[in-house]
Amino acid sequence: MKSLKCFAAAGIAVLFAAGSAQAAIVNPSFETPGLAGWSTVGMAVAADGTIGVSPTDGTFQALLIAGAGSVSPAVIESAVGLFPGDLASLNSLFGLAAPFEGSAIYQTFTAAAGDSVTVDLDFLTNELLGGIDVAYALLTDSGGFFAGFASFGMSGGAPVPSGFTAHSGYSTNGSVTLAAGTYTLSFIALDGVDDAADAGMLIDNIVYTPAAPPPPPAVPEPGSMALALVGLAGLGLRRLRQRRQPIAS
Ligand SMILES: [Ca+2]
Ligand SMILES: [Ca+2]
Repeated sequence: MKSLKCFAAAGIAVLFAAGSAQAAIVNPSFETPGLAGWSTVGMAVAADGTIGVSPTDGTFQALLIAGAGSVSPAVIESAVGLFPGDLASLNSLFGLAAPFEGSAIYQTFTAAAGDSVTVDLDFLTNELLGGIDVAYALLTDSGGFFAGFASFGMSGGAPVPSGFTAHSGYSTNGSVTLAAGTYTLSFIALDGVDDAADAGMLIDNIVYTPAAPPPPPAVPEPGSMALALVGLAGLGLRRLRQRRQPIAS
């Protein structure tokens, strides 16, 4: 694993820290049918609000299920640009056992320095005790792990998404400021320990913000100086008029 910058050792970890080519995320709100622009391993579909939780943007959101049809952690690691064992290492940061299986969606893009990204996530699980399953949003570059967000809390209220007994509720995570380079953004739902109770995650409203252009130099321009002169002239005229105003009697 390259580094662990920006991972905070908390139940809900802080995402991402410091990385422009496919200079945007394709289908960032999952409104284009079939999860267009995203590669998948395991079980991933687009879902509307009929599952019990409304998308945070538009009509559709992505739903990952770590259960039937899932793949091994090794398959996910290979797909999203992690090294073998990285998911177990990430889990260990949060006191979680090595994952058993999972599902993921991911895509690769090129960033300019200063670009940033936020993601909306809702972690889903059928575990009664929690702390076994986990959902990750990760950015990996050519060196492996770059930054990420982990969620395994179950603080979300009703309604619970159909097929699950608990969830974290949607939250917006980030913002990660990128260095120039090529990244893979991945979302990974992992079943911990075994496949006895499914895990999952909802993803929506990925907001990719290009770096702001640098501010213009603060040098007075001829146009603004002319305006200043006009303003002074106007002030003088106003004073003259004030002097000439007849005094009411
Ligand atoms: Ca959406
Ligand atoms: Ca589980």
